[in-house]
Amino acid sequence: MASIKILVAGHFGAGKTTFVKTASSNTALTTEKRVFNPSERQEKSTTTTAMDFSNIRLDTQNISIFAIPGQKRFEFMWKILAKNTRGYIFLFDSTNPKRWSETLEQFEMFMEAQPAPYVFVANKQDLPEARSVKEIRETLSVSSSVKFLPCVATDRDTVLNILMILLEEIKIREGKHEYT
Ligand SMILES: Nc1nc2c(ncn2[C@@H]2O[C@H](COP(=O)(O)OP(=O)(O)O)[C@@H](O)[C@H]2O)c(=O)[nH]1
Ligand SMILES: [Mg+2]
Repeated sequence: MASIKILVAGHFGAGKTTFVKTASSNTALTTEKRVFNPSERQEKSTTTTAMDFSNIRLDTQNISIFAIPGQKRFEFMWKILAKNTRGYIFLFDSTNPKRWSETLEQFEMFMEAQPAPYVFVANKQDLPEARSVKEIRETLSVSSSVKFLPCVATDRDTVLNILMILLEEIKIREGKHEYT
């Protein structure tokens, strides 16, 4: 059975690699390298340089999940990774408002390059300084018709639930009851 390609996007440090690792119970392929830029190093010590990738089985569907490298200098990879994407997850670090606009810019780019159903995700909801989904939605003027889901990317149940919701969106949007 063919697999459904899902692409996880979002700004530097949003939790994309963590999301893919958690979805796959840590069997994902990753391409992490040490961060040398001092200001970025304050945020985290390694960064994705090509992609994250994992195949999982969810609700009788085979899913291939890819995540992009978040830094803009890896933009050349984004359109390559977007090819054949059936659904997107756009991640925001709920504790880091100054980076949120980067995810929105990616969203616009992907919708132009390879439109597909999507959900927005407010990650790191376990941290005390996390802004609520409502607050992030209002700050970014995201329409109430867009699904905006709270997430802790280290928690497998939450991650799988988000993937299920996206699969539902894909099913509705593609107008089928079975994937092929
Ligand atoms: N507390 C908390 N930390 C998280 C969560 N998701 C990711 N992180 C941490 O945030 C940092 C950046 O995550 P990473 O997955 O590398 O982000 P990426 O740049 O989007 O791939 C890492 O230190 C993760 O352990 C979360 O839901 N809660
Ligand atoms: Mg990463």
